[in-house]
Amino acid sequence: RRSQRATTTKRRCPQDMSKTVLGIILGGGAGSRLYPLTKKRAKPAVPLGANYRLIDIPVSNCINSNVNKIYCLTQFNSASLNRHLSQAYNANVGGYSSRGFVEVLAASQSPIQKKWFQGTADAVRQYLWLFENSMREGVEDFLILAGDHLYRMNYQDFLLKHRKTGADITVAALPSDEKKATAFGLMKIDGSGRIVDFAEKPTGDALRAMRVDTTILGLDAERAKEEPYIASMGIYVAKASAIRDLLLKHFPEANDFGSEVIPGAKDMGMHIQAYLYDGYWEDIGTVEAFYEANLALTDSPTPKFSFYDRDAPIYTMSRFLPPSKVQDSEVNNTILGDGCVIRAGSKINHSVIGLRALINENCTVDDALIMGADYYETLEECALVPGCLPMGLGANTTVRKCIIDKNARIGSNCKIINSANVQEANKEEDGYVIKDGIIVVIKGTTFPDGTVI
Ligand code: ADQ
Ligand code: ADP
Repeated sequence: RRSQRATTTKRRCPQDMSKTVLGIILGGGAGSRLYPLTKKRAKPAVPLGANYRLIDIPVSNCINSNVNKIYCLTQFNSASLNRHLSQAYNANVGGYSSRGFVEVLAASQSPIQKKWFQGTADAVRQYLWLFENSMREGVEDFLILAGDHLYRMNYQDFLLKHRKTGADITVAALPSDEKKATAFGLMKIDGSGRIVDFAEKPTGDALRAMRVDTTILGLDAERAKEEPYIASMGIYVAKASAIRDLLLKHFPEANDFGSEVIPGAKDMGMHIQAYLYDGYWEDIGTVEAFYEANLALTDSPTPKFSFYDRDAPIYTMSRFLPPSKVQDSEVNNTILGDGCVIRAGSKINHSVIGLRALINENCTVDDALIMGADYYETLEECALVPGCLPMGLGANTTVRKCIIDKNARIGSNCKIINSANVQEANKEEDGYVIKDGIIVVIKGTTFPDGTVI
């Protein structure tokens, strides 16, 4: 009987995050900053780190923190996102006893719902009716996460501190230098960590007015001088009832958390607390940040972010692909996804090569992100393509400083090297875009033999 009582107590324990917390991942708005990677898929489905997708980061962090009721809000529903989430996670988190799930909620038209989500707060508001069901089943707090961040965080401590301080909303925060600060929500806090001032992406004098002495966060004097701002990570834990009141009663017209709901709640006198996170964290929502963060995974000996950590692995879909195969080639500081084939005579340096990528003889690949392919092609399938150009890189091709999205067919003797050093260009009809000097080859593009960019 004792063990039965113990189980009952455990089930009712409010600190059991699996029952009392609902994870809400903001999976992306119009997706313009990561365009054209978001041209044919929802942002959370964008491939990352050779084997993964963006959504794997927040979902894995949730699972490792014992949060296993998870919704992902996206602008549109892509088949790849649904397939990925159901194959990667639902069998594991959705057991009968745990009642866990990972589900996509897409903006869709209905009598009570407008067409698109107008912003982060609007996205949550439009599905509040569903989240209220979870509240009836015992959910007390919402853990609101972004879909385009690279970091490893145990939310358990974040949630516990939030509950301990009794805050209505707790905002995860980190120190920032001035250059980065202007892209973030900035805050000032009192001695107890309560937010007393909040400004969303201020510039000029308004930016400098948000400078603080960050030694109060425990930074040493030198670092505090370099990083004199406290930035919001755009990650919040909030009492479910507070979010409901804010979105329906106090700010029914507000579209965004960062610019409207958080500062509004503070001005109303709600208790908004800061939670300091001091590890690696990167917003990878722009092409440049996404590219840099992927390449940083190849840093040796220890990259700032590693996909493997015994205590907190990053999960993804199991694909049962064969190991990658490298023939007589030179591969340095490179991450190779599953199922790749690198043919003889190639030189690959400082690159991320995604799953099922095929790199033919004598290719040169530098500072590139090659996402690979969604499937292995049969000879019959390849024969349908003019010249039977296979997916991957043809022989003697050179690519440098570029992102090559999945299923691209790059012919032989091509040079994708941005020879004219163009910073911005939209050549969508030719199958590519240049952003911040990085060539992004659109998914499924075919470049005939000898193409030079
Ligand atoms: P931003 O990242 O600029 O700033 P925002 O564009 O609102 O804020 O995006 C936040 C997250 O929500 C992103 O993951 C985004 O993809 C997603 N998102 C945006 N619009 C959405 C929509 N309509 N539907 C679903 N998801 C959507 C925020 C905060 C700042 C903070 C930074 C940290 O506002 O205060 O400093 O994050 O990166
Ligand atoms: P993305 O990563 O760009 O979001 P998707 O996952 O939506 O891509 O699309 C790729 C899917 O297409 C793969 O998961 C794969 O199952 C499927 N696929 C399999 N075989 C073929 C084929 N012969 N032609 C096209 N698609 C295929």
